[in-house]
Amino acid sequence: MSKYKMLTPALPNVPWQDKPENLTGAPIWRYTENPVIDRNPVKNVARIFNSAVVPYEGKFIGVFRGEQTNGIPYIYLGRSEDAIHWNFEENKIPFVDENGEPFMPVYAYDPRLVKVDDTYYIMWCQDFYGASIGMAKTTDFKTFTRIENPFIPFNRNAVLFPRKIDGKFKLLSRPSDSGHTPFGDIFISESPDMVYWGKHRHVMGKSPEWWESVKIGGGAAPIETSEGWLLFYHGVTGTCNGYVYSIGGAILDIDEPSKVKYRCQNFLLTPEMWYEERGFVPNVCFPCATLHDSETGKIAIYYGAADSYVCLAFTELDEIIDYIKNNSVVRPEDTELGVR
Ligand code: BMA
Repeated sequence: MSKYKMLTPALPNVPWQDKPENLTGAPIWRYTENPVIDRNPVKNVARIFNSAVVPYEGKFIGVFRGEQTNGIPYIYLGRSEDAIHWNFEENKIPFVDENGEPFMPVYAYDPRLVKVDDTYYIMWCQDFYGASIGMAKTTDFKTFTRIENPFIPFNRNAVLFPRKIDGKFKLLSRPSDSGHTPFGDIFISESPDMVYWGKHRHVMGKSPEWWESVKIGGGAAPIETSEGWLLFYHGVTGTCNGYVYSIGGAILDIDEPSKVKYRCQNFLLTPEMWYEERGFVPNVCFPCATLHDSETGKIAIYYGAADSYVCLAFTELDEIIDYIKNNSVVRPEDTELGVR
């Protein structure tokens, strides 16, 4: 009998590998065949990383950050039978405006993909006279309608909750500056319609724990569980050789997700494999999505590695929740409502 429950649909074909016997630290283990997407995966795309996937029609579909050979990032669509081997469309996702006219962002990176009710929403970072949040919706993965600039600059790391709370869409984001921002907390905003956003609240900030002492940002769409919203996010530290991105874990209140119930003081995954330590930007583990099966508690985490690859790691609901709870340290900025 499992201790905790995922309040989400079953996904029997979730990608999976059993936990290795010699695992130490947090109960998260890497796929032995990582990286799952290698360099030069599509014509004119040098690297795919920081990408998000969902189950779709018994298979899988995803939005992928593809760094073109001119260095400009865009979003590409990929399809897969097993969520491990991917086929990509050669052309960028052809976004349109509300009138169906072409409406392409100047650039687009770090996409997330979340289904709410019957619609799939894509959110990413784009240029809006400075880095800001881009959004689009689709129901068929053929027509992708952009929602006109929902936020003002500067902001990154938009992550939508997979269901409305109290009738409102909820979105995590990380206000930032125009560069490689040396600060940053996670905030939550709400919207009745995905167009107008307000009631912004503070969720949690960088912490005194050294691995997340510079900034944090939302990662994968939160998973609804009997303990609250399970959030995998990224935490950043600064070293004499640059930033290091690790994966952290927290559990947010189910009805008031601006309140953090538990927050793991240890990182869950930090760069240590060649594909995380070596690449276009070394030392980056950047989670953007999970696939999960409520029947078995299996969770597969998709993360970008070293701004060069897509990788997979696995965990199990009871174990990860217990680990987060047993190592939880929360501060007033975490547990309060986040209104000032
Ligand atoms: C952040 C984003 C991510 C990237 C990370 C490390 O600011 O640009 O896309 O993975 O830096 O370079």
